[in-house]
Amino acid sequence: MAEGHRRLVAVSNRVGPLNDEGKAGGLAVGLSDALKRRGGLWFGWSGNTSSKGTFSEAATEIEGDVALTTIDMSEEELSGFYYGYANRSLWPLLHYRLDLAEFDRQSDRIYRSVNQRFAARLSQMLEDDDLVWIHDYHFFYMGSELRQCGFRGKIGFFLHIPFCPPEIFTALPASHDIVRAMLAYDVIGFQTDTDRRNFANFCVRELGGEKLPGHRIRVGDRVVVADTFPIGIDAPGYARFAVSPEAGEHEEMVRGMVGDRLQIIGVDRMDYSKGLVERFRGFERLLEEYPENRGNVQFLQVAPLSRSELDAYVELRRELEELAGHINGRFATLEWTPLQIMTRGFTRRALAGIYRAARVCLVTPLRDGMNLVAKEYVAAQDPDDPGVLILSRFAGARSELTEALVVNPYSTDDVARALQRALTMPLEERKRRWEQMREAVFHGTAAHWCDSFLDRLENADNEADGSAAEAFVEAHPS
Ligand code: ADQ
Repeated sequence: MAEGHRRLVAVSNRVGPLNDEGKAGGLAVGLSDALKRRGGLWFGWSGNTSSKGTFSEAATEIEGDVALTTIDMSEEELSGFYYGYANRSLWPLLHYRLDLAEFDRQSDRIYRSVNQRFAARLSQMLEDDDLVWIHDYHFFYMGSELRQCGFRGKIGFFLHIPFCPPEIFTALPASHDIVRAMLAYDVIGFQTDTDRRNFANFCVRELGGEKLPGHRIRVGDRVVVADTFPIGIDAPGYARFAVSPEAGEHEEMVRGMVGDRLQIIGVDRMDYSKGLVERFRGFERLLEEYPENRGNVQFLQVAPLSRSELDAYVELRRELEELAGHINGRFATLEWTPLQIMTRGFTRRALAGIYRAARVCLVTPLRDGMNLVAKEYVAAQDPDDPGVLILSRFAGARSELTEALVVNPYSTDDVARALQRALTMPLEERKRRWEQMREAVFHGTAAHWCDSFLDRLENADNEADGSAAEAFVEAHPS
């Protein structure tokens, strides 16, 4: 283990990769960097199902001072925990989509039991002074379960997706149980101040808690830190990707394909939170209202399929394909197809080249924790000829990327107007806006996110106001 630091133990649903083979996202980049510096353990699901499920033998890969340890889930656990509670109840609800959220007792039970099983397995691997960092909505109960297993060290939690207002969150039958369980964490991290405030308001209004100075919250005897830690990307690394030979090839390919036309790009998992239907309608409105763009712009939407086992996602794919067909049918000519949709994955280098070839990037989620695509697009630009970012006011990235063209993603007219403005923006303005955004992306990197969260967690004792882990366990017997 690296000197002067406690061992870091990270928990997330999917583990790794530790070495960037070109496909890692923000969570993996930030965590693997910290794990390599400190030495540590990364624990999560193997990605496989087996009959023994969470009782299966753990598999461990060692790389230097870091161990990657995973366990399986059974089919029943996967279906109730992952497809059921995490992605049918929590994901839509936390993204403000009460209309899509489904609640059932069976998946609630399985979600709790998988959290308990993961905690039981992990607790056998923990040392007293480990620093445990749990990630995302899959594991809300895990901290309190680790306390029940006897772990008394520091435990932090980071929520990668939004935390909705209490008026929405209370629709979840287990909302009180979840937030009470979260009080077992020493530090709870959110992407934006809005998410942090929503959580604090829930504690105050629903649990009779009190906001304290320094972004701390008291509920009963327990004081926790709940603060904002916006996630970033490895900006210098990403900027290097963008000038790599592989990126260059892809940039040339796209430029060759579009010729003299201007390229508009969108890159999102195919998820209803990303606002793709509304975005396609905004593009259609551009072609209607500003006909000079017909034949002169090309929109490429890269949308890898995700969670295709769930009905809402199957329905979304059908709707998008239909809408793309409608727009192309309406405007295409023999030599021009306005909109292309592509579901394949790319390496990070290839994607960086594709971003660099695009004059405009459309990032218009209806709600998004942060949105790393926005930051990647900025990092990948050519400083002499940067493109324009159009960003939803409901993406977490909006609070840092203040020089993007900010839109209301629900407004077709607003999206069309912003597209027109971006497509006609003079080079000087593009450069000026890009400089501010580049500054922000290079300042708030993945390493910065990781270090600031872990510093806060290491110092949490000094802030906790005498609310030791023992007090939590006494107040919340199993
Ligand atoms: P996501 O919802 O997955 O993440 P996002 O932050 O945009 O959203 O990250 C997507 C990542 O996947 C990006 O790094 C992007 O480059 C990559 N990607 C997308 N399409 C790809 C393709 N076809 N090929 C290769 N790579 C592709 C969740 C939250 C976000 C939050 C992140 C991190 O929903 O709000 O920003 O976690 O905390």
